[in-house]
Amino acid sequence: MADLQVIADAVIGGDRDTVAELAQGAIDEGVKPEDIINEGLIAGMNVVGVKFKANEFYVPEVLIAARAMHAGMDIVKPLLADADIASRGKVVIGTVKGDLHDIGKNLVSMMLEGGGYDVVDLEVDVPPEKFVEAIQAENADVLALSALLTTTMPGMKDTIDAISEAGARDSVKVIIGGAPVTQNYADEIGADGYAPDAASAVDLVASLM
Ligand code: B1M
Repeated sequence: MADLQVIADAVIGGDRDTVAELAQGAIDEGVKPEDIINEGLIAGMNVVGVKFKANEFYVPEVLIAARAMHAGMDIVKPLLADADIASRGKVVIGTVKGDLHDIGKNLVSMMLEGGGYDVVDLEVDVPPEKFVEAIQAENADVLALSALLTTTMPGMKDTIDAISEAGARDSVKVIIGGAPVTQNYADEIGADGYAPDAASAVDLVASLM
């Protein structure tokens, strides 16, 4: 069976072609897509995060690693989507205003798609009014907000306030996540839930439907 640590190492090394080849090889060997993501791609990015924090990696290395991780995701993602039989509900997702981090948000989005939900991804740097517009236009069941910066977390509260002002708070569940976000913060701003990682986000959405 494929050694998923090798995929993690290739992500850390930013070796895009090797990540793609190894991910395809793991799939061919019958490894579950979720395992490739969690034990290979996410595991690698977690180490990149630690190295970035310790000033062992700088922005270019981080971006190259992220690009390598995306190459693996491109291979695995169609398989997660294939597992989808009938939609279990609609989720609008995005990273809040001022925040450009999208790796974790993309993982959550992919895992939700794999879990059978329709996902509308508004990408990054999304202002509150755009979230309000999207949940109304899409008739979303859940809004998932991501933030990676302590300075952009207030954008989550601003978004919840904007939804309330638009009179739409009762029609959508709002869940939040991202490295600096906590359950306490979710309680404080009146979110319906908090998920520490992509797999928990899928469970949380299921519990709220
Ligand atoms: Co940024 N960055 N960054 N960065 N970056 C952090 C977040 C930081 C902690 C690094 C550090 O200093 N130690 C720090 C924030 C400090 C703080 O606010 N307390 C930081 C900073 C300061 C910055 C800049 C300001 C740096 C600068 O320019 N001086 C700048 C800001 C740009 C902006 O957004 N306006 C910046 C830029 C960047 C890059 C562009 C270089 C790059 C982003 C590339 C991209 O996303 N396309 C980057 C990266 C990669 C990181 C680190 C190294 C890794 C983040 C990541 O992708 N992790 C990060 C350090 C770290 O986290 N250790 C850091 C892997 C990912 C799988 O995890 O995103 O946590 P994560 O997602 C998880 C969970 O959090 C959860 O599930 C995911 C999967 O399990 N989750 C959700 C996430 N969203 C969810 C939503 C949900 C549920 C769960 O909905 C319900």
